[in-house]
Amino acid sequence: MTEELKTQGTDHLVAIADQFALQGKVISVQAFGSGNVNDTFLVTLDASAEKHFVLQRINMRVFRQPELIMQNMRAYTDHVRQRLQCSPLNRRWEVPRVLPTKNAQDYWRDTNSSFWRAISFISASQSFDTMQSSSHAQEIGYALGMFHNLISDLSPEKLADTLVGFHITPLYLQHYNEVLTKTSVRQSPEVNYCLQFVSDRQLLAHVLENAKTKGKLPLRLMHGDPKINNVMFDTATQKAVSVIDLDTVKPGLVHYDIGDCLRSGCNPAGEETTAWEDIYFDTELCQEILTGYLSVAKAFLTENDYIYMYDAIRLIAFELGLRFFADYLAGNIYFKVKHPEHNLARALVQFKLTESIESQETKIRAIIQDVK
Ligand code: GN1
Ligand code: MG
Repeated sequence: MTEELKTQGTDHLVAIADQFALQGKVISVQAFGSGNVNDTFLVTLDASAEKHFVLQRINMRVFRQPELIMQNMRAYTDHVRQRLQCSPLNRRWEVPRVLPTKNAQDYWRDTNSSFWRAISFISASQSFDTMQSSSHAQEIGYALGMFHNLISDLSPEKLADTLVGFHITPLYLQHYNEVLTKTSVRQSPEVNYCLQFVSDRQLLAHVLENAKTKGKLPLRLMHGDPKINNVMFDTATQKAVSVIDLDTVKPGLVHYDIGDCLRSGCNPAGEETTAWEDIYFDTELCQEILTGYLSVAKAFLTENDYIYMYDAIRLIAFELGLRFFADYLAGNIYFKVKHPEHNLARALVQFKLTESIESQETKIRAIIQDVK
């Protein structure tokens, strides 16, 4: 939670939560999850039916037009709900619901003009920050495949661009270069490692955007942030039941999602570790995730989609490292941090992961051939 919200106290939060509490009284509002951008709370009600919902304050430094997020979320959830009604799945699958305010609005602005919205909590479900088992990995892949499958017939133009430049790696590189020219970098072995790491990979940044421009990869709808803890698991069956965090559902490449899911799911140490020597890309988990993903996604992927899969895995790990490192150099403006070196530590994790991916290129390419 930000300092500003802490000073405003719990009463302020309860009053905001109350705007969305159509049934029951708000009992508590607690900080929830480990998001790097928005502020997230779990609200508990004394209602008999739905006892919880998720309350979020959208970070407007990142999402300049939060109304567009809500518009997209409506379009996405309406489409998917309709599809599931017409052709139900033979397993539990949930779509988060946007909860209206008492004035029947999608969001609430408080006295500071902060943008608040509420989303249903998927009952009897949980998420994990690191991979639990190989069947867990298959389920993560299945969840992303199902997510893509359910929107594969929704035209990308139907959704707005809620975050311009998101996952366009050359733009992150440009921003990084701009930051570098403006900043007097405090040298250290870690900083020097990062500077060299980026400098050695200038060409890599363009791989997916070039493929997009050449028409090799089509513009589709994507999730934008399918990291491991955005997949919810049924607490009893331990099967994936939902993909949450829909802020970045927008036109893009499914490769951004494939790369993001694998860079997150195949890093057993997790993205918040500081034990850099332990970081590696786990190819067995990669095989499981891709198997789960392709069990659903094979139906809509083309030959070119497979050709660029390895590049996507390598690129998105590198890109996230670049984003963290640039933010560290810029003074921690974009990502929330617990201490001033936090984004540097996060960048090192992603760069070490990228190194591990690069050193296993042959193996990863063989896995992609094998599972397709
Ligand atoms: C951010 O806020 P959160 O944790 O859902 C970021 C993602 C990164 C992720 C890394 C809008 O997501 O792109 O992959 O941190 N979201 C945005 O943990 O920038
Ligand atoms: Mg997110």
